[in-house]
Amino acid sequence: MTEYETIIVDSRGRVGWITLNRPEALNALNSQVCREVTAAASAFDADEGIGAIVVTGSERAFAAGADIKEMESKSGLDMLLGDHFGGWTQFAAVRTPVIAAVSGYALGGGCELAMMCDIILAADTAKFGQPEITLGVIPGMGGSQRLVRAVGYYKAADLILTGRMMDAAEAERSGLASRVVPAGELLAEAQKTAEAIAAKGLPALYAAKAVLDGALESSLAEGLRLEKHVFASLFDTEDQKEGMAAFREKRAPDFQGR
Ligand code: CO8
Repeated sequence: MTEYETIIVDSRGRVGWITLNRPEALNALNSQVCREVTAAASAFDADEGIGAIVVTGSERAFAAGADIKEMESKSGLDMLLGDHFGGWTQFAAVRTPVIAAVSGYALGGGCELAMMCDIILAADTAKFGQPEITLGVIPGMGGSQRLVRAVGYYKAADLILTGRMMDAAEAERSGLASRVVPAGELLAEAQKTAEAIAAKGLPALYAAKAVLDGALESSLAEGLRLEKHVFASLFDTEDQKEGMAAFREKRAPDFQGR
């Protein structure tokens, strides 16, 4: 397996784990973290033995944002030409479902990384926020767009304009956290949820993620057209025959990912 310096990568059954590991900087996301997370996620995505990915941090911080010390001296031109966003776009495009297991701070780029995932499981200690305004900038890894879609304009504006943090309960109420669990149960719950996903057939998982993405990116009419075609295409898979036969025969399905 590839050697990484800023993340720990392992697989547990059909679940790929990416653990951010820069404790000295509360898992701040520098360009090396971006390269490594993207490479690890792409490798899991290319592996048919993996049906779900979990991204997590430490108890204290999922990630406290993009690395301020790395960005501080950059010019606008550096930011533009460096295409710092490009790597994260690649991460957000993986076909495999991704769960963010968030404990502690998920701020700025950390909150934005969580929002690039499909499910956000939050420990009751989680704190979400987009504090970039306090640094004289704005969210730059998709936060201004994804947060509005996740929690609506007024809650997003409250967070982005004040830079305040919200706790896990508020995040769940607002629709950002899919679920909140006690901190001590976060990783086990993430593995359990990921296993439940990974037990499904890959064609249907990829299809489900594609139409979910479509819902965020298109009008209702376009999204419904996309769903209709993707739904129909799944009837050419063995998994569809197996899933429906298993239902009729009152047994658990045995998906082959075909
Ligand atoms: N970048 C770099 N280092 C950080 C960061 C960060 N985002 N956050 C924490 N650290 C470092 C601290 O500097 C400190 O290091 P040192 O011990 O060497 O001084 C260490 O982590 C521990 O942090 P604190 O001592 O500050 O810990 P506290 O418990 O006192 O505070 C906080 C925790 C509240 C999380 C505090 O660290 C904090 O406010 N951090 C910054 C949060 C923030 O502003 N995040 C947004 C960053 S900007 C951003 O994310 C833009 C995204 C768009 C990027 C687009 C490019 C693609």
